[in-house]
Amino acid sequence: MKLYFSRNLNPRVAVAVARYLDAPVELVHAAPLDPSQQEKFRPLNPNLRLPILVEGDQSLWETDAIACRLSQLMGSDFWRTGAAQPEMIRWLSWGTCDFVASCDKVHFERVTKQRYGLGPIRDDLVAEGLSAFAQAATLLDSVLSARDWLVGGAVSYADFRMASVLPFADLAGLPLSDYPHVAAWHARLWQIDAWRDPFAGLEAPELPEVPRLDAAGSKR
Ligand SMILES: N[C@@H](CCC(=O)N[C@@H](CS)C(=O)NCC(=O)O)C(=O)O
Repeated sequence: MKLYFSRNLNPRVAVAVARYLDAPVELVHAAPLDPSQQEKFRPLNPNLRLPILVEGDQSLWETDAIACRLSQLMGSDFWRTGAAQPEMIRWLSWGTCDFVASCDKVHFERVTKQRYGLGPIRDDLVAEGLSAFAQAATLLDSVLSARDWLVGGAVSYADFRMASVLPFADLAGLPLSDYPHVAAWHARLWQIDAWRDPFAGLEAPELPEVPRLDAAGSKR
């Protein structure tokens, strides 16, 4: 079983899940958008995106589906089943549409676009993202004021998914410290080796550096 990954945020989540569950997968770095790799990867994922899990002649794409499959294979309740499942799905759904989406809107402008030379930062979109982040982080902060983890008394996939962008929060300039319960929750996640350092010991090139910008937003 192979899990194709890069160091970007969605594959980072999938590798963290594989490592957290100690799943018997071979972790293989890939770059499916690279023209030289597109022919190989198009049949595995027509979106040419990562992560991709290949099991025999089956390929599975989308981080959530891969986390579900790995949890199932390992007989783990990291992907909650039974009575707690609706609650976990609630956080995955709200996370994708609200909290993670707001983080990613800012991250895309300030980090992804700058890493890959996809154009200047659009300040209007950053402002929209930061405003959506403030709203979603306020709700999440209130939820996490009463509990350590999103579902039940232990970490679950909902926590990893909700935190997808947070390893890049400093680079993106997301004001995490304004939300102390969210910051404390992410500090708890950071104590989990698989979350803090999913790529430990793997052969995987670093992502292109994000050029530093001056106060006026020009590259230095
Ligand atoms: N909805 C997909 C998104 C996948 C995606 O956008 N992956 C990006 C990284 S975050 C990608 O493959 N970029 C090219 C690369 O990393 O080489 C998921 O949840 O897995």
